[in-house]
Amino acid sequence: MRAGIIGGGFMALVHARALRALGVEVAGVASSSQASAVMAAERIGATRAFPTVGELIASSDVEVVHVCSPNSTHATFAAQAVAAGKAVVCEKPLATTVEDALRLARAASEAGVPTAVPFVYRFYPVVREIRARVMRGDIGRPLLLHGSYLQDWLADPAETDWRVSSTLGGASRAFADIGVHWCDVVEFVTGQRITRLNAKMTTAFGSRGNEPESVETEDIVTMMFETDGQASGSLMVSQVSSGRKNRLAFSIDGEAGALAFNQEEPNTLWAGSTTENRIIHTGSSAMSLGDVQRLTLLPPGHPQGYQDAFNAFLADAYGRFEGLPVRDVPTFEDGLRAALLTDAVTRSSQLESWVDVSSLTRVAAPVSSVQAPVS
Ligand code: SOE
Repeated sequence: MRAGIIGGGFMALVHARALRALGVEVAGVASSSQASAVMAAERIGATRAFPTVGELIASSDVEVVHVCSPNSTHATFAAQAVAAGKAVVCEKPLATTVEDALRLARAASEAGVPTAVPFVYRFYPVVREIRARVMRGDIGRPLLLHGSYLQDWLADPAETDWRVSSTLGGASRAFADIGVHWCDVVEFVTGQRITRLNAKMTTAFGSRGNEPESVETEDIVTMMFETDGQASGSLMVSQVSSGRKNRLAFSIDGEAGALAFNQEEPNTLWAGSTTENRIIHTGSSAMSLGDVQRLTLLPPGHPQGYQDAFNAFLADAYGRFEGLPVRDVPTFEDGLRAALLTDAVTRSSQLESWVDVSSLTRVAAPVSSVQAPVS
């Protein structure tokens, strides 16, 4: 299959590297203008630069469309690709509103178009190992799910980016950008769904860079939650935490032990017990077979990282696009789930109260039966 990429930023490069690793040709790139598409095509190593997004989507050279442009454009471009019958890999957020995410997920489902959303932290061997151990009952019933997703690239108020603008990035920034990754990976390893939450969104810096407009998107989210498995949870999300680069960390504390992961040190699993704590390395014989082994590329002590996880995500997504029975590829349904959680966080923060999100767990049902929450 041949790919076309919309966008030319950091994530477009990550997608292009993963496509190269897979041996997939990047047939073309489109960006906000012909000139930026030419520059992006050179950087990315794409065969050609398309003058417009419409021409890339319509091209018979492009079978899979990768949407890596600013958030506010995702829903429109992805919907155009779905209408053209193309497989779509769309960056999160799928859309900046629940309604648009729902419409898009439904359109893809009705058109029978295969989709993927890069919730790539599912593709670390250690994350799969935690999932295997939780499912096997090694730690008993999960009681407490806790952790954080912290970054510092916006800790200096002189820094800004298109993601800061609610017009380009959407009303939620920190939660929609990184909080949703944490929720996806914790729901993935536990098999549980967040049913109720109480969140507070805080904008630490009301102005950024030289921009005259005041900042409306949040830098910080604090959240308590409960799951359909009767676990309690707490999550801290921040893009202004000095020293924390991309620290997605979680701990699943169960009746009979705890398992923890930290994305900044992704090759070790921390297994806690009341008698003895253990550090287990990727590739060691203590790791499970199956998916854990399949995703392990190297012997212990040879670190795998973010790009490897992304490459594994894309390999599985393309496997699904080609009709292989690959499991656990995050799709538009998972993108919709993230939009629903973002909406719940936003409502909770506005109402300053717990919001019941139990109806959101129905995302697993056929997409056409999912109800948008009443705001
Ligand atoms: C920026 O905050 C960002 O690149 C996110 O957009 C990604 O989803 C995350 O994986 C890393 O940080």
